[in-house]
Amino acid sequence: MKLVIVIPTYNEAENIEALTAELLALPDIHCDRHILIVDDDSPDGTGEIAESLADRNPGKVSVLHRHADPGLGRAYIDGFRRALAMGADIIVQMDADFSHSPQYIPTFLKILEDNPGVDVVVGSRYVSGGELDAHWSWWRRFLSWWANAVYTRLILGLNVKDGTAGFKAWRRRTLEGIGLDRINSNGYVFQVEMAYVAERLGFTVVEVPIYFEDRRIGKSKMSIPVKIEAAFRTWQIRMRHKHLTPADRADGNVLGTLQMAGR
Ligand SMILES: Nc1nc2c(ncn2[C@@H]2O[C@H](COP(=O)(O)OP(=O)(O)OP(=O)(O)O)[C@@H](O)[C@H]2O)c(=O)[nH]1
Ligand SMILES: [Mg+2]
Repeated sequence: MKLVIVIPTYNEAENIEALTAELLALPDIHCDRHILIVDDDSPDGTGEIAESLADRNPGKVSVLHRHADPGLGRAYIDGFRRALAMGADIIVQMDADFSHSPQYIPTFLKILEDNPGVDVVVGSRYVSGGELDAHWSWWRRFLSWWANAVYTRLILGLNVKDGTAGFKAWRRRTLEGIGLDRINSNGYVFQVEMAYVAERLGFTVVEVPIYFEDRRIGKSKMSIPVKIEAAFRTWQIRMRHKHLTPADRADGNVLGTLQMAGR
């Protein structure tokens, strides 16, 4: 079994080395693990640090340097394509800033191992036991709850309670069935599009409670305009994919236009 952990980065120079070390040292992972850092030409030198991590950990860490078409969504699509081309059986996606604790990964993998019918595991802040950073104000909590647990669910009819979750473990067959060519979000709303398409196509989603810690170091890229745009784009996602049924699952030829930039 091969696990590829895909980590998109934009200005994460202060986080990526510590995160990589923690992932490489993580116990209770019984498969061949690989870390794929997908960097969008970060001006703070994250790409160079990632490159040196790859040099120091041959066969365990690699970097995909993207120079065009920036954005979280596009970075993930390229990263997923690369992971599938590398022969990944399970693909974990996570943020680089420690909001997604690596400690949950063995739990995600165990669920997939024990439940062949589960297609994707989602690290969720909005199921019982899930929590947001203790320092968040009630207003920030309310807005986050409204956006994730109410707004996206109301518009899209999602069953998943954390519609914008970015910490997930996908089976290869799930990403193949989704057909990455049909996903076209550029930014953060990518997470919502993937959640919606997975549900429309009838994939089985399991949510696991996580404690979501605020980014430890580094600057936030999440601004009010970005949130407003995501709210608007949720409607576009609905229009684009509402007709999908399980019969529309892709046939597995997802490599598409794999870009072989980087390594
Ligand atoms: N490759 C790539 N990665 C990105 C881009 N935007 C964000 N990221 C990464 O995506 C992950 C999530 O972004 P964050 O900035 O942490 O988003 P957030 O958690 O909603 O907000 P903050 O933690 O408050 O900044 C992090 O690992 C970022 O470095 C991008 O345009 N390209
Ligand atoms: Mg973050």
